[in-house]
Amino acid sequence: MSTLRKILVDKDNSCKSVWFMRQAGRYLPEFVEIRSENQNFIDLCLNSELSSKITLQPIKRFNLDSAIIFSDILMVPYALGQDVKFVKDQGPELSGFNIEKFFDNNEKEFSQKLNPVYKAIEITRKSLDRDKSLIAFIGAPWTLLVYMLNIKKNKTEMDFNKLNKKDIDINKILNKLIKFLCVHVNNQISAGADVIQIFDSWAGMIPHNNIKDYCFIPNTKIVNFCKREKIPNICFPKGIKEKYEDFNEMVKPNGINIDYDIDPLWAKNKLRGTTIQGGLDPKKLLKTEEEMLEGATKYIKAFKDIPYVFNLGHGLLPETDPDRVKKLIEFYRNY
Ligand code: 1CP
Repeated sequence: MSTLRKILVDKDNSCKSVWFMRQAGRYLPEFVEIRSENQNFIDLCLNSELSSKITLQPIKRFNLDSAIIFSDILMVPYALGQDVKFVKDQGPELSGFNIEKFFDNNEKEFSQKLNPVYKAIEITRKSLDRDKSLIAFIGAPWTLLVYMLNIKKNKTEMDFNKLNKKDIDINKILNKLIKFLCVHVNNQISAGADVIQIFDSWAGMIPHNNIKDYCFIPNTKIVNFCKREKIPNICFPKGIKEKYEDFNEMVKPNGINIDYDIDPLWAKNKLRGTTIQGGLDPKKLLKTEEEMLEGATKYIKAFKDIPYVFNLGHGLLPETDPDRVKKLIEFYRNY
């Protein structure tokens, strides 16, 4: 069994495990090389051989304890019929949301469209040591909706008029999305992944009055599905501040990734019955080595006697020096 599973499910705090969000990505020259030859990002995610190769790049370089499959949360809207484009320096752009088309989707076609992702997982599992986890992931329903309805104005603002003006039933859309997300979870596990991470990257933008309906309940439904199927799960409701406590009490995931705004001692005190993961600000890897290691020490010390997975408070930044990543892993392992 992988150390990640032992920490998440058995709560074995003698186990140590380290991996990083966006560990396969633009800070690695070997990724940039493949990316420069593959301009269409969705096509790259649908190339099973290359996806597997990219997934294994950080494992080869750093011998991390887990691999996370190279794919994207927006593969789901793609498989549900929206065109997805990644505009350089601007992020993703989705074609208009068509409600009839959305509700017309069927599970068989959806799975078929994502088959290359499952194939990539199969290939990767074969060349990954048994004691390493292969993490698969999904975007949480709210975060996907933000992209599908194109309601994000910029990094900190949402256009809620857009959300309210559309005469659409948000809860009905979220529930339909949950069904497809559970299919995608199941398919990824059947292909050989052994842990699921649920990214709710834009949970922090949900108005207070909607947090239960748009974040807590959808995440609970997916976590309950995982529990029924005995799938180890990690939630990442980024940016919800002190609501992390309510989230954990309601959703009860096996693991919860804290973001860089969450104080580790607060988390240790408030987030009970779960395995905490991450927290360190990825910007610390851009500072002096001393500052980076001082930052890391805060988390290692706070969580030294409870189950903890070493990771970050968000993904590695493209400008990160890979040697810094190596230093950080060595420091954690030798601590
Ligand atoms: O070369 C490039 O331009 C592509 C950059 C890139 C990469 C490497 C994107 C575009 N996606 C990915 C891969 C990816 N995305 C992984 C692979 C595994 C790994 O972690 O190594 C994962 C887990 C994701 C998940 C993802 N995609 C999230 C959730 C995590 C987070 O960052 O908050 C989100 C929000 C996305 C959407 C997305 N895809 C890509 C970008 C630039 C974005 C974010 C854009 C935005 O800020 O709105």
